[in-house]
Amino acid sequence: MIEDNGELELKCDHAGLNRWIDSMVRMCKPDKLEWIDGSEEQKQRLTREAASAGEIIILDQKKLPGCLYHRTAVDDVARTEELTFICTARLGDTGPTNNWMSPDEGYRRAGEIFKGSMKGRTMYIIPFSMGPIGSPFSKIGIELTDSIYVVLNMLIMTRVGKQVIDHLGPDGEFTRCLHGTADRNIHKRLILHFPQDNTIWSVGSGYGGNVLLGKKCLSLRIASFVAQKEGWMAEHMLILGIEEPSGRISYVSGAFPSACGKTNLTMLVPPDGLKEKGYRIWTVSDDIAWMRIDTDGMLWAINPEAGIFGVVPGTNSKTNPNAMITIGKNTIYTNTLLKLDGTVWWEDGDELPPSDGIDWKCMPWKPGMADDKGKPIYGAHPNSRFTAPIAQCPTASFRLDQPHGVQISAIIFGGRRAYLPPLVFQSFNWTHGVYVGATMRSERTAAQQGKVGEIRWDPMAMIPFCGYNMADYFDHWLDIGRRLEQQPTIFHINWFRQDENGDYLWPGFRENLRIIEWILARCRGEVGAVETPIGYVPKPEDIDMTGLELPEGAMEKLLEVDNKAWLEELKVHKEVLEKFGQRLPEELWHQYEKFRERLGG
Ligand code: GTP
Ligand code: SPV
Ligand code: MN
Repeated sequence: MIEDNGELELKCDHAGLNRWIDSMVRMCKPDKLEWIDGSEEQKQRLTREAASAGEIIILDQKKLPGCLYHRTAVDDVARTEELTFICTARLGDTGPTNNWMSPDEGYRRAGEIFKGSMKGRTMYIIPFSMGPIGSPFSKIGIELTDSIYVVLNMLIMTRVGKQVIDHLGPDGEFTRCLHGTADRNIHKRLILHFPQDNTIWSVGSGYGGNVLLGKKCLSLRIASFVAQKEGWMAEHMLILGIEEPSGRISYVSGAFPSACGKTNLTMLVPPDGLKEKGYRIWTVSDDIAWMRIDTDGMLWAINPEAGIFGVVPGTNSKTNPNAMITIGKNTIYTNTLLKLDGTVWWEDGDELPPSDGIDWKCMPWKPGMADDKGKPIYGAHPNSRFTAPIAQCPTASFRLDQPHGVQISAIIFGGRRAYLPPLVFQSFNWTHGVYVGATMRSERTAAQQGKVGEIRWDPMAMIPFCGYNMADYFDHWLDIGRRLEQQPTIFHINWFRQDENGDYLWPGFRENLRIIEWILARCRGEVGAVETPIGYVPKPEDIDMTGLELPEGAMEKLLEVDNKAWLEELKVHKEVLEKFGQRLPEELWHQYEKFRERLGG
């Protein structure tokens, strides 16, 4: 075994960590070991190595400074939920929404794939912190991986390096994260979580959500399990600050399922019509929130991540100019179209399609190409992603590195639904809000493998990410509500209602600030609302529409509550709640009954 500590001698005197690394090395048998120290020199060297191995392509450094390009395997372009497991001693601990495997079986099955899989390769050791290093709310992880692509992504997405090891000390607690690409075979791919051992094993994949183990695996699946025990919350939520000219900043958090608009909402540019109001937007988090009750009895949140792993297609200067600035440098593009001039292109971006390019499958591509069924061949995969430092976002919050985070005034649930849920409604109280979150449904997107468009139940946008029995998770939400001195008000939004022609009724993106404005006014009791069976809905005149004209009747449709259609939806609520049997908190059945009565069913 040759040890190479890179430029910096990373001495680690954590006996438990060293023992764990030794035993993973014995299993995976890498030729070399390298500690990742977070230095620019090491990053540059690894970039060059990965480029000469063909693992990444260095993009045109004049046009896209610091930017890289990568393609994953064609069958490895989104999270594979059916290969994702929670491994606990008892099946009941993971509940009806998770795939379960016993820890013994998990270690055995993945161990067989890991065995010797790093022969001829280097194992990189990445010490990382989720949350500002040293914050009492942060967690440390060590990811072992044989992929430089993973290393380069982790350097953006998390806080990496020597300070993490220093902070860990000789006996600090950390999450053991093992990733191996093995032969990227979908039949030998497993994403396993062992919450009782604070361990994650991911093998056979190279796709972000499966392999950047600080993200969904640690910050949601493992963290949600830990949070329930420790009395805090790990949520699939954005965090957004809205500053008024007075200097008052209100923060809201929002849980929308994958590819349903979190990243876009967090960096919006206020619409021209609201310019006079002088709002300033602060981006705190685009995907994950860790929230806890502070000594003031209020809910406070941090973003555990340092980067954005965002959906590329649809990103353009009109809908999201701040994202375009954010991804102009130091960004890794995965599975977009590669242009012949060493830049990238994607559908619904700023540029017209190039006459030639190499698509995400590494095939020659021209605009207008179609497959044998006549379906258009995309240049960029619909779930192609960018990895960029959040600090590059023009609206990045000045509180990103504050260990304390921000105080949350409102929680917004949301989904992608062509019909039914109105543009926005407010829950009656915390418990009702928990019911709204627990029964939320949304159309499937390309962020996970499966049928796009099909409506799926995705409670609190956490169905793929809750590391324990969701009945207990709902109970935890109710418990947090009881413990809060002042509860954030809970809302539900839907930017995606369509008309008969399948066109969106609401322009979305920056215009969404008009709805956030109403939400904040409601939190402060400054505006009225219409009480409906689903909750409080705005009076159309209470949404500031200065500078925005909608077609005749659109607003009415956007705010419509169709009791009959909700009665149909209620049938699904019953079905999903029944999945939990006796374990479901009584309060949710009580909410169900009250909802049925309000609907007159
Ligand atoms: P994950 O990273 O998968 O968790 O997704 P996300 O929730 O951050 O979603 P994101 O903001 O990346 O948006 C996903 C897709 O929805 C993109 O193609 C956006 O262009 C589109 N989108 C976002 N906001 C809106 C909106 O307000 N209206 C419409 N019509 N589309 C939107
Ligand atoms: C999601 O799918 O919700 C994402 C992208 O944020 S991934 O990290 O791939 O899960
Ligand atoms: Mn996400």
